[in-house]
Amino acid sequence: MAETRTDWRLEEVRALFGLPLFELLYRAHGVHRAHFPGHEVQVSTLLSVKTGACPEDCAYCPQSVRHDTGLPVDPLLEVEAVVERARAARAAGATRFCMGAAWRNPKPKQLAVVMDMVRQVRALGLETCATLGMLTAEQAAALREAGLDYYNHNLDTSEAFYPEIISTRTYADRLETLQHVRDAGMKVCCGGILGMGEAREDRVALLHTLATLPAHPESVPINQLVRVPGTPLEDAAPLDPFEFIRTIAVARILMPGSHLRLSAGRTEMSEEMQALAFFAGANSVFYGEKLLTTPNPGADGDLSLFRRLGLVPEPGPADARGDARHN
Ligand code: SAM
Ligand code: DTB
Ligand code: SF4
Repeated sequence: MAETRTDWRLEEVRALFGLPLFELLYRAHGVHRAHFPGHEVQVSTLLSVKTGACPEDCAYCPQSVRHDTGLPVDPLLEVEAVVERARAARAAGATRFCMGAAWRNPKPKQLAVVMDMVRQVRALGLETCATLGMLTAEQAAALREAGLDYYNHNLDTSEAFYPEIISTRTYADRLETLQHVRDAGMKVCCGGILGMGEAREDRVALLHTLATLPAHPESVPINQLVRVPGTPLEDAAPLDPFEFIRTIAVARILMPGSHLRLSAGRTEMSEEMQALAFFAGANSVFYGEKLLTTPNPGADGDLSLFRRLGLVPEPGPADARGDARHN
């Protein structure tokens, strides 16, 4: 089995990107088989618990208050409504439930409500994940205490390209939140977005930063930009699909034990492209009709694709305990 290294050099990452595609795929798939021999795909469902009117200026995001995307603004949902959606996600076969909020950072009252959501969703036997913006060390500890398993906070791109995309918080801010999440004992979900007009060197640098964190994120979402009308990136040039696949393959080699999630953008990918992404090392998806505000392939389509490829949904904590799935 490939050793798990956090001392990758930038030149090594660049060299992996430069390999002939099939050589890269051969190596990545070998690493993948050694670490994940079961042909399993982890399935997470996303729910936007607070939508729109975000004060941040992320150029890709339909939820920024600075972009006129016509998105209706929804206040923080009631806890019971979220639990209901989590129950439905569990019944559909998801094993992790991720709650997203369009905040720069949570305020104390908001955090208390999310903590309640986390407790109740976890009581259903689901793994819990949240993405709420920046966290202080105390907030991270409180979420862990409430039973939060994963925290999603993306680096999004390279440090060099980052200022082209976001001006309202820095790369260093992001790294600090990630450290708080780690220190609190939660699992880290951290990845990025491809297709924002970044160069290959930015993809190299993003993966290098992720793979040289003190510990690899347990979960690495690789999003393809969803070009939402009204955002500054609505006309971004599409990324070559093979470059997307290369990025997954390099991520698999650099972070052999992490789950790589084929995240946003799947509605624009053919099934053949998704199959290639799974071959290259992706082993997790967002499952269900919707991401946060944009469409996602429905559960039926995904189950049929998994069946045709001989992939199986990864069992969750409830299955491990022998709990009934559908109650
Ligand atoms: N507000 C919190 C934050 O930014 O950390 C949490 C929610 S935010 C929507 C979560 C992630 O969604 C972003 O970091 C970004 O990677 C991804 N995202 C947002 N809009 C996207 C888009 N149009 N295409 C692809 N990924 C997107
Ligand atoms: C992540 O990396 N991708 C998800 C999740 N983390 C929160 C979000 C994708 C959002 C895509 C745009 C939308 O639906 O609003
Ligand atoms: Fe706000 Fe998150 Fe969207 Fe940025 S990505 S505008 S922080 S919701």
